[in-house]
Amino acid sequence: MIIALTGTPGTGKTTIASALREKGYDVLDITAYIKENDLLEEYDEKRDTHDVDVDKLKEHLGLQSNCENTIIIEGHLSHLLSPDITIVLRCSPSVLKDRLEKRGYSDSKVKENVQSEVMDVILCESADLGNEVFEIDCTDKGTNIIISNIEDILSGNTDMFMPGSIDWTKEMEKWF
Ligand code: DAT
Repeated sequence: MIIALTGTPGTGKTTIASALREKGYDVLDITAYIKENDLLEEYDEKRDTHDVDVDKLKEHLGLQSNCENTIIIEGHLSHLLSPDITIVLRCSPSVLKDRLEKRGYSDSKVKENVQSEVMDVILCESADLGNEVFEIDCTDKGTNIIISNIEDILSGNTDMFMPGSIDWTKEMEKWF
C-alpha cells in the first residue's frame, strides 16, 4: 500500500516522516528523490521554485499501488503520485506563517503558501484526483499524537480525519 504524506510546506511532513522512520516505517522523501535523480525541471523565478514533471517522476519511481508492504511517500507532491491513501497534514495559517518566515522564505512565498493552506489547495487536489484522502490538524499536536493519528487512519479508524473536518475559511479575510 502506498501512503502519501503531503501538505503545504511547513505543516510538518519532514518532522513526521523522520519520526515514522524511527518507528521502523519505510518512508521515501520525494523531494530528496527528485534532487538525487536529477528530476528538477526549469526554475520558476516568479514562484521561486523548480517545476517537476509528475508523469516522469511517477515513471521513474515505478511504485506499484496496492502492493503488499506499506510504503510512505513524503513531500508536497506525493499526493500526485497515485497513492492508495493520501494523508494531508494541516496547520493553522498564523502558525504556518511564523514557521515559513523562520525558514527565511520571501514575503511572497510565505503569502502564496499560507493562502494555499487557507484554500485547502492540496486537500482539493488530492480529492480531485480521486485519492482516498484524510487530513490531520497538526497545529497543536506533538509528534507522538500525530503518529498515533496516522496509525489510526492506517488501521481504518478514519472518522476524525475525514476531508472537510478542518476549516480555515474564518481566516480568509486576514490572508487575502
Ligand atoms: P515540512 O516538511 O512540511 O515543510 P517541517 O517538518 O520542516 O515541515 O516543519 C516545519 C517547522 O515546523 C520546523 O521548524 C519544525 C516545526 N514543526 C513541525 N511539526 C511540528 C509540530 N507538530 N509542532 C510544533 N512544531 C512543528
